[in-house]
Amino acid sequence: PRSSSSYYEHYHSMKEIYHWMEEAVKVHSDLLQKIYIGSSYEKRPLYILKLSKNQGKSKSAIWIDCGIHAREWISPAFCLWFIGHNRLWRKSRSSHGNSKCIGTDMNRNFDARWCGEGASPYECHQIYCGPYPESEPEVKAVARFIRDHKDIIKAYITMHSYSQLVLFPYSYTMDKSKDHDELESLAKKAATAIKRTTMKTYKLGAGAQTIYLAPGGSDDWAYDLGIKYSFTIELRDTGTYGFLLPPHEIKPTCLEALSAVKEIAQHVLEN
Ligand code: ING
Ligand code: ZN
Repeated sequence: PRSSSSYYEHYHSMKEIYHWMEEAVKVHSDLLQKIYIGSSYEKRPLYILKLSKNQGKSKSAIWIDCGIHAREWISPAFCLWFIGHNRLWRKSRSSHGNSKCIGTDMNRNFDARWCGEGASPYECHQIYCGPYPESEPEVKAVARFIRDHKDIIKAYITMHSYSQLVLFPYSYTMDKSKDHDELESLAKKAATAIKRTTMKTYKLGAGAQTIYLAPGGSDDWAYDLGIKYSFTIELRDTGTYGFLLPPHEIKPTCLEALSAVKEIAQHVLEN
């Protein structure tokens, strides 16, 4: 899909590239403008993508074109990669010594079997765990607040995308948590509520068993802190648009997520 990072490591047909342009300007309407400048000999439209923080007239600019020679496929691949790159950023923005690579995976930076199997000690990796647990100021601030209020926080819910999943601990081990059965039945209730709301299917299960081993995640950390009802909800979709979920899906996604949150809240009230 146009949303996965590997999209930019493949060649695409002209038709596909036109679609990609459409979607890029939709998702980045604040930064990108598509401007029609004429048509080809075969009457196909020629567009430029203007990348700019201001929408108005520009004082200066740099022109980049790709694909003047049809057989040089790497050239348009660069233009797509150049525009699409940052939209798929995952990590924080921290720097690490001499490394040229930026950022830590904040969902590997919590103090829950930190940097075990399923995380990486290398700065350049997408699942880099950081130099030590809670090294990221964002993670430290969240962890500190939750620690300071752990007696009143009865449930921890973290929203991610995409895959349509209701996940619960553990992600750092294949072992079941001691509340596995209760969490599974509550996750089932949440998924059923979603189905009732929008007809969408969300799968459920313990993180490590459902997707992959991932230590240092926030829900495992919150659970081990004593917050029993700890969930990661992976919102829409299942890969059609992936991270570039179109705006018209925002509302139904929020409605179904709310129905899941309500089930969890209801259960917390009853227990
Ligand atoms: N998924 C999560 C990730 O950080 C996860 C999955 C959930 C990991 C809970 C650890 C704990 O990889 C996404 N989409 O980020
Ligand atoms: Zn995520």
